[in-house]
Amino acid sequence: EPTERWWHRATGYQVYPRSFADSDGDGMGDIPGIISRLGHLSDLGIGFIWLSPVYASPMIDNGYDISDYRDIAPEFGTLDDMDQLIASARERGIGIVMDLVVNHSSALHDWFKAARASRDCPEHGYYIWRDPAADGGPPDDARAAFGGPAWTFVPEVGQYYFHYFSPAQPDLNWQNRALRAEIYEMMRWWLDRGIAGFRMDVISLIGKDVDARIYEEGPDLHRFLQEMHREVLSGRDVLTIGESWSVSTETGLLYCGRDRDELDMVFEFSHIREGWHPELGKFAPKPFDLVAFKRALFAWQDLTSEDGWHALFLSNHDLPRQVSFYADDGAHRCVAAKTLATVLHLLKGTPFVYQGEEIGMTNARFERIDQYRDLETLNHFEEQIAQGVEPEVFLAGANRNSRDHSRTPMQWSAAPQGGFTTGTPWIETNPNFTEINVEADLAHPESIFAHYRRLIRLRQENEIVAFGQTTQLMPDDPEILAFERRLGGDRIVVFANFSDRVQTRALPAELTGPVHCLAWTHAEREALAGDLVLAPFESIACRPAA
Ligand code: TEU
Repeated sequence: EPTERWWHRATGYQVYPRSFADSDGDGMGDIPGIISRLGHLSDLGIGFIWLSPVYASPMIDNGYDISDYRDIAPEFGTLDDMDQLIASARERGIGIVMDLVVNHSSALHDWFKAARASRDCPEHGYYIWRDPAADGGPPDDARAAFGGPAWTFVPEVGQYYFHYFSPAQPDLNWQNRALRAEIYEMMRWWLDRGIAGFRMDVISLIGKDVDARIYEEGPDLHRFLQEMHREVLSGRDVLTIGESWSVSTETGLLYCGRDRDELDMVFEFSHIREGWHPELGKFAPKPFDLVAFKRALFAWQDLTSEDGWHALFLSNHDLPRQVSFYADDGAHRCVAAKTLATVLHLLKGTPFVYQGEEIGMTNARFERIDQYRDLETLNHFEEQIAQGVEPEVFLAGANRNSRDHSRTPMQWSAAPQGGFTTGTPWIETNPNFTEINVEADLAHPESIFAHYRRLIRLRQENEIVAFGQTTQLMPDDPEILAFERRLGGDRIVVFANFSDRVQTRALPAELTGPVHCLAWTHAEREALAGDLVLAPFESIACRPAA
């Protein structure tokens, strides 16, 4: 068993500050807004907040383009507000995990302003520059994640700089020792302010070798992460989660293995990508395949059974609303939202709740491209339309999988704009706020919120939920997700129906008999019979009665 750390039994909650709570009516959420809603989060029982970027930024990518790592964007507040958030959260036993975006900076960071003006300044070396090809074009034909080439020319220095994302997000050159020292010092500066850790944006890109065209998990990645650990993290009781779109079960333990001294856990996306079209990508709808999804999910349970630790999530600010994508946001919305939670929160790892998930918020239903705000969606629309894709076809895909679904304002009440702002929100509020909102959910005797609260508490109070070994049951079943957890003589079994039909399955004798229910969506049960009958999207979690 690992030495117990505070985050082994804690649940995280992601706040996307722009869309959480607006205190001053400018249509954009802010830090005072978050402070005013801490009661909601402490009622839920979370242990820490992962706060998406609040740093100074031109907001081309909603703050994932930082122009000053030691200041707060004025639309979100001030450093004093941030200190107050850290202190007020701390009083409620909630840590603040900040987003660390150091694969790239904003093109408006002072470093880049200097770097693009002259080759003869130290900051020039903080970014990745290459001479033009013989024909004056870019060094190679690499494409950027948000569309267009990954190289942009700067006449002042006669060179191209590399940007994995948009041209407004130049990649930092981690090969440069002085740059690394600046980043480590900035991280210590934040930790000294009392934050509880970092979620590290696209961290697996920092070891890249652009000349070899290796971007993800490049040759220097783990050397840099170990150096960062030594220079910044060692001896501090903080939580680090690395985001990686490339990590696999082959490489996972390199990041979070117990003796690696790198990170505590990674956000990995294999289960998410199962829902994307293999060739056409995220904007091409594809029916959800539960068996493939389970394979990905449980492969990581197996990987982290003896070593490492896992970060559990279905939603974040880059993904659609989970109840819409994986289940049903119509007639079965409430039970379906609870069932997704039952599954995720009873696995081994540290679960993350994305704002609004705890009341079953759904995807938007945008009809026009101008209702979208996200640069990824907008740029891919342009590119795909130019390639001859019909606008309606693209919009159908975007309505399923755009990043903006998770970015519509948090729905607090049935007041105008869901109580998010007294002004005009930066992106449209989902019109279903009149029915789906925090006040309405809490007023319901079987609220989704109460289900989440129960699950979060189960992890705190039951050794087996935190540390039990996971074994998948019925892996080939196309409608039911099932597993058991075991610790010593203790056992929990979980059954979840992912379909909108009643499902009946024969249970082996060893799973039948009297039970004590820990969580359920329909009715608490006293026994499991030889024929398990599950209503549409029903789930139950129980332990054999002693
Ligand atoms: O996302 C990582 C990333 O690779 C995304 O571009 C991802 O592929 C995309 O969102 C899937 O649709 C992180 C942040 O979470 C994201 O918000 C930022 O835009 C991105 O890094 C750049 O910082």
